[in-house]
Amino acid sequence: SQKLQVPEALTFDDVLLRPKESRVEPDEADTATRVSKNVEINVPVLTAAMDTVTESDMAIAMARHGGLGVLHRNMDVDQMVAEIERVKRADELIIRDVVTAAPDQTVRDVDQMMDKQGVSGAPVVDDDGQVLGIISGTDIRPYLEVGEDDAVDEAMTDEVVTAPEDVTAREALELMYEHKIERVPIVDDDNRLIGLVTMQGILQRREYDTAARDENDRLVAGAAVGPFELDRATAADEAGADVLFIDSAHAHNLNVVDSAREIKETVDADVVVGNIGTREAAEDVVDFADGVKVGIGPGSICTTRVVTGAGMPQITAVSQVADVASQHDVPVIADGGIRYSGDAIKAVAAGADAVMLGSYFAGTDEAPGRVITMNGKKYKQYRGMGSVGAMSDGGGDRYLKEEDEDDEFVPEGVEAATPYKGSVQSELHQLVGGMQSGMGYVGAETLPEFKERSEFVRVSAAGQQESHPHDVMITDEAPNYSPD
Ligand code: RVP
Repeated sequence: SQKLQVPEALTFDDVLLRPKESRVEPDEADTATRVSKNVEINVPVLTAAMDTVTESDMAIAMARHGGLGVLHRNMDVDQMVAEIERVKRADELIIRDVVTAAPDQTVRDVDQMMDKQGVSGAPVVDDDGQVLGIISGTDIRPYLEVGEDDAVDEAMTDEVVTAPEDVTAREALELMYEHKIERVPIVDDDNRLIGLVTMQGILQRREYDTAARDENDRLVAGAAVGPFELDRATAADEAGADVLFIDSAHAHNLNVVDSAREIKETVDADVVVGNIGTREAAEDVVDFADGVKVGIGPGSICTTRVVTGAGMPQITAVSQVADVASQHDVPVIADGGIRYSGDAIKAVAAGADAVMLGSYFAGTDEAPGRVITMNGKKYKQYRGMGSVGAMSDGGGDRYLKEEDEDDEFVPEGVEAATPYKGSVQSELHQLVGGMQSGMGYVGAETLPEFKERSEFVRVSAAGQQESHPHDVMITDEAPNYSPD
């Protein structure tokens, strides 16, 4: 029958990268890439917009180490705005949320306040916001013995060194060395407090030399918005999100396409449209999307293919979409199903510019949720956004479902636990290190070169078995491999 003349679709385990002549040392392989037309990152890795994966802690950690976190949307718009602002402010040179003291407060009061807020110094400002001085632990210490009830303006240093808002990190450091101080209040022309630059802040920024930053040197932030949530999209855009991700399980639904187009016309941020999994879907969005995200059913917690019978194995999905997207200079993100660094670099070979992962990072400290212990082993919760639990908390429209009064959802995901893993930094190190080694085997120094140069071979079931450790019993766990 004609109906059974069907094309084959492949996924990660069906293929391997063909090794090629190379002089590329893995450590030197350059992993810089684009998430979308205007957003560049330094490692090609995104964390999933899921309520057990990405909130501001994760997004900050990811951007500091060169990638991008995409904030989930199972939260109010106000909350999302606060989360975006938290990421954008995390490594800002000028701290805008400054703890200040009033001149007539008692020294005891200020000491307790600084303790509670976890700061070791505070500018002293009057009712008008004018900077009168600065008070630090060193100023306070002698007063704690003899003059706890004295007013702050007795104890403070009143010859305060300030700087204007356009101060650079270097200039601020020079001021600090010259005057032997650790913080410089930033003031406007009328000496009113705008913010604070601290030595600690400057040193911390230096530590993250590969951080993904925007043109104002702030960390990059991504945020998920529902396909029909124009209000959330506008708010996230105004809060400073660099990329909005239209969060749909089937973005080739034409109502989703129409709405995504409207969102794109309304906001300044880049708009990534997803998820899609075919050439035809790519053709319908590349004229307006700043990026496309690929994945229909590959996710580790996803039951879409089982429940709906629809889906597309991920290597074929990525390469079909990339064939179209690359013609329009639209970056492609491969989302879901990545278990190992080898899968991630295979996704790039298929045509992705970056990869998005959920389960890989859900067990880290920076993911929301606490560590649970079962049978002496540590885990963290990880659930699909189409699971009953996550849909009851909002976001059912990802699956084009109306809010259900009895919460009788038809889920497309499961609720699970994933092994506890420690910090994002070490997980990301393994992931990116493995990808760079893959670039070494293919002989490509950059990701665009790798996309060009890489070739797949098809793997049989026997070959697939040969790929994994076999005929041995693993005695020590490797940091980048665990048998399923
Ligand atoms: P994985 O990395 O394999 O855990 O997959 C994560 C991806 O799975 C997400 O980025 C999202 O595209 C998809 N997902 C999230 N929830 C669900 C679901 O409930 N079906 N799927």
